[in-house]
Amino acid sequence: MPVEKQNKDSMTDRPLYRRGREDEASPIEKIKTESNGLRGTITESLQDEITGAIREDDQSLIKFHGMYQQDDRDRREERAEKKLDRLYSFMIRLRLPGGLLTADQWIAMDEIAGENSTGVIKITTRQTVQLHGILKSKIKPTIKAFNAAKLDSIATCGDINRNVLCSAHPKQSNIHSEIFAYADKISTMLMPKTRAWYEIWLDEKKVLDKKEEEDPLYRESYMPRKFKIAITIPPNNDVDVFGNDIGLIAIIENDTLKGFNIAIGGGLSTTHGNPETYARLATVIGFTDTEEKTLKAIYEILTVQRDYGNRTDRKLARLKYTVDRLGVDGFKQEVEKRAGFKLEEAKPYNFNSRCDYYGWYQNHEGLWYYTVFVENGRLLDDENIALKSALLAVAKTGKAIFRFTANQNVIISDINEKDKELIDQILKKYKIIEHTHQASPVRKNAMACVALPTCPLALAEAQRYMPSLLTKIETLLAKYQLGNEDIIIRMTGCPNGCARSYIAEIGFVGTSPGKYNLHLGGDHEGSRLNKIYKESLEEPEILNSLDELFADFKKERNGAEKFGDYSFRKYF
Ligand code: SRM
Ligand code: SF4
Repeated sequence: MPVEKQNKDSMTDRPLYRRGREDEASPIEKIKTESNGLRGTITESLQDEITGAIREDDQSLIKFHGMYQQDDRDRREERAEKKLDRLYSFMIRLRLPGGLLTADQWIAMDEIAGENSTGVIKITTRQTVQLHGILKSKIKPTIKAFNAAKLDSIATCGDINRNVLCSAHPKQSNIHSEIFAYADKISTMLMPKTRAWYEIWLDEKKVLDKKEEEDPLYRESYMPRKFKIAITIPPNNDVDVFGNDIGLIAIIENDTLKGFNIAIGGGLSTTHGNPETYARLATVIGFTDTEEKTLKAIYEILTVQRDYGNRTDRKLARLKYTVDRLGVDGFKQEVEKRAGFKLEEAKPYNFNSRCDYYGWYQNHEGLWYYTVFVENGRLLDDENIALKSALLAVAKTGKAIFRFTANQNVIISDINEKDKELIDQILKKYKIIEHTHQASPVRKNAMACVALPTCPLALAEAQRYMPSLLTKIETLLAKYQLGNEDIIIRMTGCPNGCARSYIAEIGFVGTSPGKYNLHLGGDHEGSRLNKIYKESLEEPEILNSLDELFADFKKERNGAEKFGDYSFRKYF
């Protein structure tokens, strides 16, 4: 009997409504199953010239194709007064496992951004890029241009496995490339089988034999909710591995990859006022020693979540809730049963940082790398710095590739010794070295999510506000001679946690315009959640609180104790 049809859950003996019966399924479930392989009526929606929007059901489906319908929230009021429709446009997100782009792809991306979007290239917290402000009529040309550059946006949004992360910097390990390759392998294994993306956006011939697209993993209803995977190379947890549905921790001995510790059930979003929702860090459940076993375990973790995840309440549908409902051991046993082998005991590992390595570094093969500081991942030319032009000039030399980091920065990568001087000159000419060097430690460690004006869920500003707030925080830190502290500060415009504010040492979570919950107590390595210290503060209250906190920290810290550890010890 299919699990959805039983009255009781055979594994937990709990009533099934917790994970959803068919008659109680959320409306998105019906949209997915009736979508004809994620096609819906997207083609018809695109042809409708009366509106810049697409049909409601198709808005859910295009997410699986890597795009979101949005509108300019700054202009809602003005347009409503004029009785005009909202100013609709689309955001497109690329699939870049591990965040890698060639020089030619960079040039193509720059051109496409200039022609079809706002022009700003936004590096996300999941090692990829988004373009905003793409009009409906420009979606197809944009996707076609990306495809010509061998880039796609498949499965970067929606209830499916998203962009797979991997520790970005090749200096992190002598076998970085071997581990890095897993990001691509996992991404490929978990791609949907439907050809809808190719048909709709590239005009590929229609698939007539539906058997060709049968999808044993996703079937017709895909995952209950989004699914995220990251790989990290200790001791630097630069991808925030525990914030993912599945986290892989590479275990290396004597420059040999022994395998991966597997962690499950990370997820950060909460909903204000809904006590059933919570942020959760992933739990390590075991170790796999071969590629075959690692991939099989990952695959079966997805099938267990596919079959047992909550399809009734999308607020409770992420893997973290399934893991807690079934119990970590119950979930693990089901994975082992399906995989046909037992996970080995997890191996010891150690994290001591979560940072990007700014500036010039060389790896074991003698290749050079320059990590550029990109505040909140916004690549553009402004009155202070011409970041976009500088990186385009670097790409045009053809002497480097590019790697995005999960901290919203970019590494100019894989530069031969003989070409380093040329790249260095370009970086100096555009003042990139000065810009990266001069940013304070807190600024270089900070992240903010997109929020207004494009994010429909934003309750408060984030990336547009964070830079000015940081200037004031820098002044406070200087007052207590704490300017060299690399405190991790993150801000999100709502409790969804897109800039991973719940694992920051200081987290700001938007509650309403101009107001933020102040969270304290995350650690430097990303292995402890922070907690709410004060609720719904406006800027003067934030600064007063931080003034007092920094004064006490200066007096009371134990030796080189980090701010997050200090505040956790003192307040929670
Ligand atoms: Fe996110 C929804 C932006 C990383 C948790 N996120 C959104 C949307 C698409 C709003 C929407 O649903 O319409 C935002 C689009 C804003 C815009 O205008 O561009 C958005 N999320 C982002 C990005 C761009 C933030 C950034 O500034 O970098 C990140 C894109 C990542 C990527 O390339 O795939 C981004 N989002 C995250 C992360 C961090 C991570 O994955 O490491 C989280 C928390 C981790 C997690 O998933 O638990 C995150 N985003 C969410 C959620 C809450 C999901 C949940 O479990 O309830 C939503 C809302 C939803 O899905 O309903 C959301
Ligand atoms: Fe939007 Fe909230 Fe995510 Fe920020 S955290 S991008 S406001 S959904």
